[in-house]
Amino acid sequence: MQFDTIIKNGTVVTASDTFRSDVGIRNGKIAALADDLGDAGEIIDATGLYVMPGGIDSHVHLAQPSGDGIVMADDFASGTLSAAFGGNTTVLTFCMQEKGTTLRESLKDYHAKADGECYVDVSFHLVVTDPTSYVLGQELPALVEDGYTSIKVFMTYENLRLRDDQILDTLDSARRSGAIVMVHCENEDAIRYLIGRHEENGELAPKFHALSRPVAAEREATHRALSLAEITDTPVVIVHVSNRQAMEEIERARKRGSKVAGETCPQYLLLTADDLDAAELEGAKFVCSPPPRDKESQIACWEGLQNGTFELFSSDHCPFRYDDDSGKLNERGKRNFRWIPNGIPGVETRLPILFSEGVSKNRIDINRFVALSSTNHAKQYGLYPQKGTIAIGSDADIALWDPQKTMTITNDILHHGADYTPYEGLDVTGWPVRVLLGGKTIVDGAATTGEMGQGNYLRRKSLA
Ligand code: DUC
Ligand code: ZN
Ligand code: ZN
Repeated sequence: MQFDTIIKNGTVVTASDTFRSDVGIRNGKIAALADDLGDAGEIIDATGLYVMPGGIDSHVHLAQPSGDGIVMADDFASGTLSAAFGGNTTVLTFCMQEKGTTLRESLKDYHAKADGECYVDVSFHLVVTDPTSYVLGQELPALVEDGYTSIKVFMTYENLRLRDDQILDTLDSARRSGAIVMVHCENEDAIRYLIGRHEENGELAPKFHALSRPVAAEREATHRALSLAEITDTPVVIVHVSNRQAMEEIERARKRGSKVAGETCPQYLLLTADDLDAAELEGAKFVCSPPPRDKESQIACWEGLQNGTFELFSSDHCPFRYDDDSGKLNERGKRNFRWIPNGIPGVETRLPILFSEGVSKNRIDINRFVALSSTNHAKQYGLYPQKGTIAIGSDADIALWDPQKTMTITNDILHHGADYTPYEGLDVTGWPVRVLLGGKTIVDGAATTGEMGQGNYLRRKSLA
């Protein structure tokens, strides 16, 4: 037989086109796009379904050590299984440099955690927390050669943030090495000042997390990051953008000729700071950074997804259990918002939310959905066209979506390790009903047909 699998009768969707075609798969790759492809080992009937590239979530945190007895709720097994059920076939996670160690040492730890555990393909961004001359001068150029082509730097968190001179050195090394730099933009000193004021006033409930990280702190840091990137002439991604003022900084930098990509996330479309003001300590479930803002910011973020301010729609999945001493309600977190771990789960709900709120509600078309959920991530991070499209020669990483299927999101139906979802009770229209990785079905309806360890580690190209 010419093909291992044929997907018949579906509507193929890419970032640019929508067309009726069958899809022939051989040796894990897309081998033909045509009708009447003949027989195959397996025929999948996709009548009434969209045949789309599997989602690529380029902003996912798994198995990161969080210190002080705090434990992330997902390891690579549960996190990648959850990703698969959400219609994803690749996730890009973070390898966090432990201060005082090298990037290679940290990579060894993360590879050990991921090896043999993954249900979908994975690749690591490198988080630079200790930019020594060895790390920037020796390690980074060699690591880019080895396929680690993106790094992240933080402008907030006392123990992670880089000073401006360190950011400049890191951007400079990234440009020379051919790495792209993701930046978490919030002004740490302003946040410290505001946390101090709230503490003095005895304002310790979860809602003060949002009040201590205002739009001005994000806007200022975004402006500074873009200025430093302009000075060193380094392409950057401004990640998890929450509001219009930060978006305007991105647009202004683009007009000056800077190479900058923008990313936003589901929490900035559906949540507001009011969610952190829920009864008892329930607000802790929504503590993430930058925090969700207001209704106007949600409108702004939708506009950015429509008009191209944002190329990337990622989950920023960073899961902690809620009712758990190792999670949101740890002993200190119950008493003071500053000890509530920052981050919310979302790798499984990202695409159903974008499909339902975006495509089903006519805010974006189906091709834009594919661009924002898959293709642009592959292009941005050096995986295209192996990933992120339906084309001859691309990996057969495919999600079949039923655009009519209605579901109510509840934590019971999700596969992550968290004990809650911030989107409990949300009704959605459109659902990924079957997911193939390298031509093999890994999710079929509510069942897992994939195996742990089938996901591969991906070396990525440098785009410089
Ligand atoms: N930044 C992230 O990118 N994810 C979770 C927490 C944070 O501050
Ligand atoms: Zn961040
Ligand atoms: Zn993140």
